[in-house]
Amino acid sequence: MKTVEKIADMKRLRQQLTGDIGFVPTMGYLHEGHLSLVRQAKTENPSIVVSIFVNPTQFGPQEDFKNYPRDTKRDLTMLEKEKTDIVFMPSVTEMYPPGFSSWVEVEKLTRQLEGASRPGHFRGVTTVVAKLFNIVQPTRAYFGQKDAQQIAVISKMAADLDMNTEVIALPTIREPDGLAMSSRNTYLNPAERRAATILYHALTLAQKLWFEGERNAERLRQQMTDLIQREPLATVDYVSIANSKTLDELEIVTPPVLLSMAVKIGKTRLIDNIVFR
Ligand code: PAJ
Repeated sequence: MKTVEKIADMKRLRQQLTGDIGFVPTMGYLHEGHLSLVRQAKTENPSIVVSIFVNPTQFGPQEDFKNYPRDTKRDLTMLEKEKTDIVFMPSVTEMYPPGFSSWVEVEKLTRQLEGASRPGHFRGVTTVVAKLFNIVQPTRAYFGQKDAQQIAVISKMAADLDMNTEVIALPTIREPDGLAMSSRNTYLNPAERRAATILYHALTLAQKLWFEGERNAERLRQQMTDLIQREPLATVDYVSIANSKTLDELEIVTPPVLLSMAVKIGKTRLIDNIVFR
């Protein structure tokens, strides 16, 4: 496994690779969710590249960029075990040198949900992912359904800008009690960790009501919100039932539907979702 910190070195190594390249962009502090992407990339491509870069431009001024968990040594051990070929881990100034002034922005799809709650977030995500795609030039790039809107936005960017990378979405990996794995789960104290299962319970409640025939989106949103609000440590940011392609809110629940939510557990903001097809 090679680790590379400079863009020029990453590009040089890229030129030496032949055949398809699978790419998994991450912000590190890896868990089984990230590793599921790495493993799938490994089965579909002769060479794989993983990036570790905590991207400052996708964090708001009041968000957790400084405190975001980092453990490069542990990450590299995990990636070595998965037989990763190249790990690209640039510094912030390598990616954003003084005078950096170009941005990639996807309109419309970035207005709702996470985009509404975190202004500028997706501009940071699309800019860094576009840069990473240019540097790594992957055949396929792998993303988790955990960040459903991120996948929609990156797919749109890749299509609109004629990028040569296929964007692949893979399922959310969960803890045994249903909590979606996330690097941010490490912020939770034991009581908050127990409370955090409320996100998954709200999603499964909606799924149950849907199977029982409920098609009124507002009633479903209300039932989910009510359940979450019964958890004293939880504060709802949003609960959404939207068309999974346009992300527009629905009145009648007709598939394909994205049920998604952002909930604060104590000070930690968590997101989760499921799709009805
Ligand atoms: P990060 O949060 O580190 O996630 C990297 C990738 O892992 C994303 O595609 C994310 O959706 C996926 N992932 C996270 N938790 C998962 C889970 N429980 N199951 C399956 N996949 C999961 O997302 C980012 O980083 C950044 O925005 C990035 C794309 C790297 C751009 O900076």
